[in-house]
Amino acid sequence: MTVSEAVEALEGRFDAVVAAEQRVEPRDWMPEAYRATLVRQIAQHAHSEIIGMQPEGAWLTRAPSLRRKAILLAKAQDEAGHGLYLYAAAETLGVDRAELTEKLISGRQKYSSIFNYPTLSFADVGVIGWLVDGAAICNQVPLCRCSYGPYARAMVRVCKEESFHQRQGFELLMTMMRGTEAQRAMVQDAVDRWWWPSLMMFGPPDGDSPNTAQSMAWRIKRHTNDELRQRFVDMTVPQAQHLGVTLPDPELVWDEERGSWTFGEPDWSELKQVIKGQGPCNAQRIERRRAAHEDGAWVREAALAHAEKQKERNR
Ligand code: FAQ
Repeated sequence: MTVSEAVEALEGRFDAVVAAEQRVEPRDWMPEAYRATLVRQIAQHAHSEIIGMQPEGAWLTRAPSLRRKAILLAKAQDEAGHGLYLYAAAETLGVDRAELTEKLISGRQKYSSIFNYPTLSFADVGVIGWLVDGAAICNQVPLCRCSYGPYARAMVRVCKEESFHQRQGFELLMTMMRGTEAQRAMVQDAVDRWWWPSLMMFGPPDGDSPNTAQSMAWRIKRHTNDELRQRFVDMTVPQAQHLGVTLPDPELVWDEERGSWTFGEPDWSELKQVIKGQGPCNAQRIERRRAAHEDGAWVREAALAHAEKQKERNR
């Protein structure tokens, strides 16, 4: 068998596994571009969970009650856990977590645009749970069926926890909506600021999404960006009505024929700017992450020294 025949046979086996809805596992042969796409997406996803602790984390010391503080702390801890599972899933593809962190803080890898917006009031904590975790669930439930085994399995637990996060956000907002006029105004203001950025979390429109076609063919992504965005809008509008808030989109109308909500066009130039690093909080988020990484250097050194000692002892 020649080398090109051998590669063809490997490609044939890989395509058959994907087509049969079976899982590709770390030790299986895979096309280099498939591996690179997974590293890109899983690393971005992991970075988003870690950077995503910052906007809500800003309210940990100012939560209005012990109960709200405990809930918020548990949520932030879940997000750290999600980041760790995802870095571990990326490592099964032959990359190192330290290398991924270095790429994040040097701006060579991305994280979700949504975490570059400021949290101005405690209502933002509720709206992040309701809209941001709600969007994350819409996007991530289909990833439980992703063709790459370690990523798909990590998503199962992540989605269960995101579901709890979404409900806590909704419950917080319901409580505020039953409160004073000023509290209701805080909720509406937070919804006005977070609605459009939440729609942008699903990525650019399908016509401008260079990665979707190939990722769908490999069954990494199971739906296009626009399909998931529509699903999110359809899920969220009745919840907004139940809460008693107005979504800031004058073009939002029910389309009887499609059985779906028609909505306005997000400002795609804003998404491009935020992804390029020019959102309201990009510099601050990366600076904070870099400082935390540097502050943690002694922990990594101590852990390595401890592991070395253990190895010595076992010898
Ligand atoms: N922000 O061709 P596509 C969470 C980039 S976790 C920044 O459509 P793709 C939990 C994209 O990377 C939230 N960049 O790309 C939580 C690509 O650039 P590249 C994160 C974006 O990969 C909640 C370029 O634009 N979730 O919220 C964004 O097929 C609350 C062209 O785009 C995930 O990562 C964006 N919004 O589709 C934590 C889920 N959109 O890489 C704390 C997994 C696009 O070629 C509090 N990821 N770009 O240089 C995905 O599903 C996909 O990667 C998409 C993008 C849908 C995000």
